[in-house]
Amino acid sequence: MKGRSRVVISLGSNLEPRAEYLRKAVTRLAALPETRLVRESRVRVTDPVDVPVFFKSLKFLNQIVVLETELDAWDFSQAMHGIEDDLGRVRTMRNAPRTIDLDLITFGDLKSSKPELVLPHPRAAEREFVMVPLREIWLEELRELYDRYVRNYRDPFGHLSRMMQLKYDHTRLVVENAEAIAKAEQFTDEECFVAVAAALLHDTGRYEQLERYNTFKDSESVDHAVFSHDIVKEKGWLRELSGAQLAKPLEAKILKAVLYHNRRDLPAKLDPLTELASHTVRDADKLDIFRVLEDQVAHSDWRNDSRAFWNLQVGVPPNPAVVKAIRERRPVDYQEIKSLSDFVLIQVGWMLSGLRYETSRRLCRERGHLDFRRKFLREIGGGPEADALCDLVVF
Ligand code: PH2
Ligand code: MG
Ligand code: MG
Repeated sequence: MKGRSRVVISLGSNLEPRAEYLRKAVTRLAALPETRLVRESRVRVTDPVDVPVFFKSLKFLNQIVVLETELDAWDFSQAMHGIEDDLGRVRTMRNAPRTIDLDLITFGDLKSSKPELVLPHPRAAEREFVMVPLREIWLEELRELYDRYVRNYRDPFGHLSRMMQLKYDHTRLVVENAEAIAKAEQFTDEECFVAVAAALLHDTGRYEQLERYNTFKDSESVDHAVFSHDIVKEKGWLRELSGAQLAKPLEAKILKAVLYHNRRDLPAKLDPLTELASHTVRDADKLDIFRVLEDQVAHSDWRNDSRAFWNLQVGVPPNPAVVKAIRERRPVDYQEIKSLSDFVLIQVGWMLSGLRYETSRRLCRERGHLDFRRKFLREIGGGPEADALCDLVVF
């Protein structure tokens, strides 16, 4: 049977000139009949894994490439071995130093347990020199899938409406916040991938929400987190990644982090990776919502136009229920928002007890979000209670 298959290959070399061997192998793979190069990861220097002690000093260069081919798996793997031979690969003991090693990681969605060709590669999932560059490709593919989806909402000139552009910019900044948290908190590469993927996808439903209901207010339309979750799941983006069989265990975790991102409370007892991704998206989202309020204050005529903040009342003291919850470091129900002061105080509450990571609190401090709210609350009549709540925040 013929047809086109997406192929993921891991390349490795620990004999000089290593970079040249990788380069030549990629060129040879791309030139195979009925085959084209789709993507390549960066080349990384990696420590040897599971090699005989006397070769431990030889670092590897590793890379992942994705190809599309009409060849079948058997012919393709034979062709790969031919390339290894041509590039001077000498087969002695297992895992001996090599000019080039080409490993078939996945071939379409083929599963095989033939001893000469096991697919997906049985050790791929445990080998970070395979998974790190593969996750790099996954993130690139997800960004493209997301952008292609958003293109549906652009006008013939490629422009989004102002409201949609705000969400597009917000998403980009939430992704950047998630990356900053992942880096500073020293997440593993897998943790980083799950958290950043969830950040990218968290507001996917916003465009369709605005298109259908002409509002971003969930209470007047749909829960946008549920909507985002359903769209990403239905589109199957995480199932069409290259080597998707290896991403399978992560799909549900990413989807859950999207689903939970706007909940007042996270469900108890999540698996650790889902919990980490959820907390990261929630922190990253809040950090950018701080920016959004400040933007709105700077660029709207809120003193004269009450619509700037959804007609919330200005100049009235905060709702005691809101003050009490924040003082007790409890999350506030959004139904308790009666005035603009309440709305702003909820964000002060996030600073007190709503940010999970130390890095998020540091970013909040560095960006001056507390001082902005202290001053703004004085302008909108937050009164002494608002001041006192701001004083409780010690980063
Ligand atoms: N390949 C191996 C064994 N160990 N370690 C690294 N870092 N990179 C490799 O490509 C590699 C390895 C066997 O193929
Ligand atoms: Mg190998
Ligand atoms: Mg959201």
